[in-house]
Amino acid sequence: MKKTLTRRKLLFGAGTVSAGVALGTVDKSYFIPPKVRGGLIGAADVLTMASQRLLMLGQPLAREYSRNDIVKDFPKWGTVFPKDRTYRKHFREGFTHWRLPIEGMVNTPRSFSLTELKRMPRRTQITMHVCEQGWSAIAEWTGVKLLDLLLAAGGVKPEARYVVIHAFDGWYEGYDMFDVVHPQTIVAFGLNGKDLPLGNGAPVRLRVERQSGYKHLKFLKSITVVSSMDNIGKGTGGFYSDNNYHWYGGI
Ligand SMILES: Nc1nc2c(c(=O)[nH]1)N[C@H]1C(S)=C(S)[C@@H](COP(=O)(O)O)O[C@H]1N2
Ligand SMILES: [Mo]
Repeated sequence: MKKTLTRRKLLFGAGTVSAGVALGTVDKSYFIPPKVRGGLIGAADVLTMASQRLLMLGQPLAREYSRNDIVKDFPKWGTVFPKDRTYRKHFREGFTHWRLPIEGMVNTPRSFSLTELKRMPRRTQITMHVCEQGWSAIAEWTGVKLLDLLLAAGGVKPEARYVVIHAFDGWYEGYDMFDVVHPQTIVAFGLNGKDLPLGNGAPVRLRVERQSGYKHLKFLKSITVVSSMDNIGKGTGGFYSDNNYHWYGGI
């Protein structure tokens, strides 16, 4: 039950997990979307999420590839340069004044500059990106574990259920704690050994390797921990599902 331990670590902060704490049971919310919608799309969300999560309970890693598998030109898809004025200013300044806030239900809200992120322990992974719109490509991503960022903000409060990420182009997505604590869920500042290029989401983008392309949010603006997705957009759990696509994009 490594997963349960990780969640405990997240709740109380690193180093405070006592060996006597009994292992909890699996959180039911790991199997149910934030909002169960009517009709076929609701049924599909529940079924795909529950069946994939059953397979993933041990939190196995998504497949990692070798350097030889990396594609030459990783696509730049969707937004390639947000129009947002604040974003453009950060871009012109080389992101020297950009900061990533970690807020909401964390014990000590704080923010990180790009330099601070690059100084934290990092993870590098060569994975396959699978876009739901019909393409895939292998690349090497480097960044900080989302779990480490939440721990650096004092860990999450007991009612915390989702992490909502907002992007500079207006996109937002919600992620449940099952995906948040996974070791391959990173806030990436590097692509193939270089700074993340503009079109791929500079200065940082999310990698959530067991989800399809649209969940890998680019151009990160803020990270907020919440107990429910009800007040975010239309409340279905993200920009994509608010626009009548699926919420759960497990692959
Ligand atoms: N903010 C933001 N994030 C985004 C998108 C976007 O348009 N805006 N497109 C998504 C989709 S559908 C995919 S497939 C990937 C594409 O990432 P890439 O541009 O690095 O190939 O980013 C995802 N994240
Ligand atoms: Mo995509």
